[in-house]
Amino acid sequence: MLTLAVQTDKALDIFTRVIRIRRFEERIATLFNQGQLPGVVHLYIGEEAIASGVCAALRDDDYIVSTHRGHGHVVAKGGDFNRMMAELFGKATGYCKGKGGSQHIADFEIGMLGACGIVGGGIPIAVGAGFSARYRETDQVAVSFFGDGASNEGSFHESLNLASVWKLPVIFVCENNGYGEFTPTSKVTSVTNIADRSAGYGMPGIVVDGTDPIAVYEVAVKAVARARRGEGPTLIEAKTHRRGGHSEGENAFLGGQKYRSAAEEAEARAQDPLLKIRAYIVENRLATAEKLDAIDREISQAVDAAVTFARNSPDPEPSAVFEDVWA
Ligand SMILES: Cc1ncc(C[n+]2csc(CCOP(=O)(O)OP(=O)(O)O)c2C)c(N)n1
Ligand SMILES: [Mg+2]
Repeated sequence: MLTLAVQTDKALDIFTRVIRIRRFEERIATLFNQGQLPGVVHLYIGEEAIASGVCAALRDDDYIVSTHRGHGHVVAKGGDFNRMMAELFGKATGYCKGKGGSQHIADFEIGMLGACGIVGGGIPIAVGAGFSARYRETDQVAVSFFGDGASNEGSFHESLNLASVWKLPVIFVCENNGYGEFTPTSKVTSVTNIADRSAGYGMPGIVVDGTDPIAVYEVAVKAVARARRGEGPTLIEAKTHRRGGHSEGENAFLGGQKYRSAAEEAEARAQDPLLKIRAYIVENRLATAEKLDAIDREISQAVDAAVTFARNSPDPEPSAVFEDVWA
């Protein structure tokens, strides 16, 4: 049940974040399957409630750190479609000048400190950002998004311990989609609820329906307030569903998602964050379906424009290959 009166503007804000991610990702899927994008892409479709609900609870100057499944986090924090799309096409106008691709998008201007291809690799970075905020005596907070698989990495455990000891303004958001690649979480994880691991580190642990954008927003608001007050970190476990495969194109080389049942796939479709936020807004008469459709159309046009921008952008110069390299 909804406990917080989420006002119209905030509900529309959350809806907009969800649908921006959805439409961007749907286009990425199409482009990838047409062979137009180099590299590999891990889509966030089905999990949009988490980045959207959490980022709607943040200020512009707060930090987030992302994962290999990172497009949704960038979009939810206010990332630029053109620069994202250009990066995915490997163009010089992309966020990393076309040299990073899907798993390395960062935008310091909006507090997005980076995606990370190393599972669990982003978690200590968020702790560092939280420490920085404390050291500089700002009241910024840092959010670490990571998967259920990452919660079995040492970096998760070390990060929670240090953040708790120093009462850092960090929110750990575990996106539990039930799988690490093709392995069910239950086969490799010692607890049913990853949120229970918070007890070992002396911080609150909360389980939330990670397919419900409003529910995620409500728990994020509380965790952010606690962090800003200097009371320390929170672990939020958002239980969700990955709509597609681990990475796009998996169906082609695996012959379908053989590791999960048709019933489970249907459940993932039914628990659709986009349908949930639409229903919340329309049923509570916060806005009409027509208004939501108009926002949807506008976003689809922005995605079209981003594809055109990316296609018309130049490739990076070969001579630039050693620029921006730190080794
Ligand atoms: C340290 C490390 N180990 C293994 C991998 C290969 N790998 C990439 S994604 C992934 C699964 C991660 O699962 P989870 O953290 O649950 O995130 P999800 O993909 O479900 O969003 C693995 C094992 C990696 N990139 N980094
Ligand atoms: Mg997972």
